[in-house]
Amino acid sequence: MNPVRAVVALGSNLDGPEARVRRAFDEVGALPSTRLVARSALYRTAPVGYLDQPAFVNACALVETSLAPRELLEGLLAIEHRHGRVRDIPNGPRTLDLDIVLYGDLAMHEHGLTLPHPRAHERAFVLAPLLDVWPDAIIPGRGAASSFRGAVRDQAIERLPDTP
Ligand code: PH2
Ligand code: MG
Ligand code: MG
Repeated sequence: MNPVRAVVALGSNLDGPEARVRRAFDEVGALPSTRLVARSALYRTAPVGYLDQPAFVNACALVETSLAPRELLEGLLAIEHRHGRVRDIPNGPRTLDLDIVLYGDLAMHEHGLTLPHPRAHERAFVLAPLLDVWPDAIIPGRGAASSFRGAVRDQAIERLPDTP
């Protein structure tokens, strides 16, 4: 299969989120038939959905992959599992969350996998790092990712300093 450009959103708010997200970039890039093309800045972000939990660290990875969407998802879930991810409270605290935001121009809806990510365009914690790695990204069925940035200005996010 020809490689496809995909964007993976990374999120963590437990057990050393910043170091964990930095490590997770490398782990995503080490998936079979997958190359890490760019890593966004890290952002400290206020929780969305379930509010009574610590702030998150969020980021996006741009990859080129020959994995099919379901294979990519399984690889990401295996990484989450290695980070001790426990699924209890929906939208609740987690050591590591890895979501496929974009997979080329694919739009699909299956059990456990909807592409593009159905809420990406309404979340500053996805849009800001997405635009870091792919300023011209198109969210299939919605339009330019950049066109949604203004609508989420009120969501609190803070870009963290780069570390060498
Ligand atoms: N993930 C969620 C729910 N809420 N809020 C922030 N700030 N960052 C996240 O990654 C996040 C969230 C569900 O995946
Ligand atoms: Mg998520
Ligand atoms: Mg997830």
